[in-house]
Amino acid sequence: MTIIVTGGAGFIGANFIFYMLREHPEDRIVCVDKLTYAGNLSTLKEVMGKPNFRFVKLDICDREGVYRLFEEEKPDVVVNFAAESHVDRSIEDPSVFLQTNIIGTGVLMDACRKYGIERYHQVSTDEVYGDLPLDRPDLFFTEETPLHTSSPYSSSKAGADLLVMAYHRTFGLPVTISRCSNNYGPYQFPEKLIPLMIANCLNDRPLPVYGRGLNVRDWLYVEDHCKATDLIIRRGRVGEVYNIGGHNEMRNIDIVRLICRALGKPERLITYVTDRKGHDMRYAIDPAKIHAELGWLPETRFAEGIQRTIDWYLTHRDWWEEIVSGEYQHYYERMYGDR
Ligand code: NAD
Ligand code: TDX
Repeated sequence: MTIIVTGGAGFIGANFIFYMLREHPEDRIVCVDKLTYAGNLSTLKEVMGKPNFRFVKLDICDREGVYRLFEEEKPDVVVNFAAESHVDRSIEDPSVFLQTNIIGTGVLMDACRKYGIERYHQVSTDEVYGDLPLDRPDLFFTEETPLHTSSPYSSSKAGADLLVMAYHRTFGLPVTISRCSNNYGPYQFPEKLIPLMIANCLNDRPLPVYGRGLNVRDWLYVEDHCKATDLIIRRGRVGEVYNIGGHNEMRNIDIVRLICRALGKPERLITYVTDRKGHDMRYAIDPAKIHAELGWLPETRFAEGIQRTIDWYLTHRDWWEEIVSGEYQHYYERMYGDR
């Protein structure tokens, strides 16, 4: 099979490429990435020379470029990870989120229709369901939960999901959608909670916790997400949505304290800052469907996954220090400067 993986120079896409090349060496992977601020070619250096891997620098909104690539590669499967993915940036400037997340998804699916495809898989997010109240721990997101978004980011992802389902119903495109909870692991860009806190701890900088730190996220080790995605593209039913999550809910403040402890840093680094606008309170996935249909269960316990992640950031300082010392500094100043 030839599989186009978009957004493969980002966090989850790169981990997915490593997983696929290791588990399915018979397949060919073509990575398409625009290399935005979040895309990092050095992440892919260990697979660059492999004969069954190709990297193409391309914007998924570039219709001509995408069609040309489909003509050349005749892919069997497309897995779309490419997206603007950070909620805070979407609050600062929504426009590029609409462009990449919605228009880009449309371009990819038009190419799939034009050249034929066995499967188009859309990597969506649990954020399309909005949030759950803290005082109802009995509630979880199922695939039937109505879409009810809070941020420009999640709205753009929900818009893409609706378009994907419309292409299935109207044009018979063989699609699947997955909606995963918060991922953590190696190669996550340091603007996101866990790597930001690890990097700041290691640099003895303040740890900016939004609001009171009571918001709850359902954390999944990235490799478990990759495995679930692989199962869905091979055995998932066309036209279906699959939620992915490991019943691992944690409050932000508890994650930050845990990172302090693991790195031997004092909790006085924790600084409570102005809350995120429209901040979702709690995400919690019910993964019963993917478990029942595809036998998927998460394999990495949080205690083990977070330790592995912290160790990775400790041993790959060059990877993230290059990021935090560059353009990211301006972002950080804008986002946290007088918060
Ligand atoms: P990321 O920001 O780390 O990576 C996104 C990648 O997409 C980058 O390499 C970037 O260069 C590329 N990209 C952006 N715009 C592009 C364009 N127009 N054309 C081609 N490439 C482009 O994101 P991530 O955390 O790896 O998330 C990947 C996907 O998974 C996203 O679709 C996101 O919505 C979804 N998701 C993420 C999480 C999470 O916790 N990180 C959870 C659920 C779902
Ligand atoms: O500095 C911070 N301080 C803080 O308190 C940052 C960056 C975050 N937070 C809080 C906000 C959230 O409640 O931590 C929580 C996690 O924040 P993010 O890492 O920004 O993730 P989240 O907003 O939950 O969205 C993530 O999960 C779903 C991904 O970024 C999305 O791409 C994915 O779809």
